[in-house]
Amino acid sequence: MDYLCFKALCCKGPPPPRPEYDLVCIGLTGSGKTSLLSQLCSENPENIVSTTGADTIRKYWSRYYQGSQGVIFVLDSASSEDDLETARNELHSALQHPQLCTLPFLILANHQDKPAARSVQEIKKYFELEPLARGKRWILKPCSLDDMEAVKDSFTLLINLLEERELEPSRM
Ligand SMILES: Nc1nc2c(ncn2[C@@H]2O[C@H](COP(=O)(O)OP(=O)(O)OP(=O)(O)O)[C@@H](O)[C@H]2O)c(=O)[nH]1
Ligand SMILES: [Mg+2]
Repeated sequence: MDYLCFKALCCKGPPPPRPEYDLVCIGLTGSGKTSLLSQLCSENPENIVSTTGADTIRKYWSRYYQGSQGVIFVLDSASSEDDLETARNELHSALQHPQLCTLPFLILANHQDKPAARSVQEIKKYFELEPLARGKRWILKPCSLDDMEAVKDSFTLLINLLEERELEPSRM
């Protein structure tokens, strides 16, 4: 009897495994990729250093695309017009890349705490996302480093898209 009770208490078994997804996170230097991801993982933000030669390694982003199940594109909503245009070109390339074009995209319009930040409506229009991303699954959300709840909510939406995709692959 004791043994049965013990077994009932202790041998419920492990919780069901949480699904894991391979995601690729891209965006121009300074957009906040490392900061956001390290905050999500509760890592110490003091150790973050900018990627050396970030602009020159952009052409190698695609080496990390293989096997990805979803894409996170981070942009600085308060960046200069030139940088915003570069970000738009990079996002367009990613949306059309053969290894990414069928995957769900989460676009994070970061740095929203800055007065110069464009709204998501402005970014959606400027990035011409509606025509380009029609038929694809993508989410565009405003966020900033000091609003991690918004980031977590966005990730939840992305996970929902990934789960839907697993259930209904033919809808993509
Ligand atoms: N005000 C503000 N600063 C931010 C925000 N997100 C990131 N930063 C700052 O922007 C700087 C660059 O952030 P990183 O996380 O290093 O950017 P990154 O995209 O990893 O850059 P690379 O590694 O060079 O590609 C850091 O000083 C961050 O503290 C934000 O939402 N608001
Ligand atoms: Mg970084």
